[in-house]
Amino acid sequence: MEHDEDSDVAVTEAPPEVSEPPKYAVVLLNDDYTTMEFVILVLQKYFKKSSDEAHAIMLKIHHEGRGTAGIYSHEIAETKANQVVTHAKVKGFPLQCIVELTGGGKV
Ligand code: TYC
Repeated sequence: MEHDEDSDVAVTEAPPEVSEPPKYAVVLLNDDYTTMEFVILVLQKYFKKSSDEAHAIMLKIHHEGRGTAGIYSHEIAETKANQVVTHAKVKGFPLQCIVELTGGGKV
């Protein structure tokens, strides 16, 4: 808020219009057949998680049904989701993931 010297009118400056590109979460889904070991491997290989982080995220998905593996631009999120599903299929696992728009994007 700035005070206008001449007119006794308080002027509120508009907030800066800073817009960032939207971000997308790669969300892994639980199933009954994919091994815990494979999910941990996926989280480390494609989402650069440490062994401890990967273990914690895998357990969260196992107990809650879903969990975020990572957050990226739309193109990178789609690419990683496809790589994960393809790798799982090759290994005979039905692991699925979805790409979801996050709340963020504007700062
Ligand atoms: N529920 C699986 C099991 O008990 C493990 C699992 C965890 C599968 C996370 C998928 O995204 C997943 N073997």
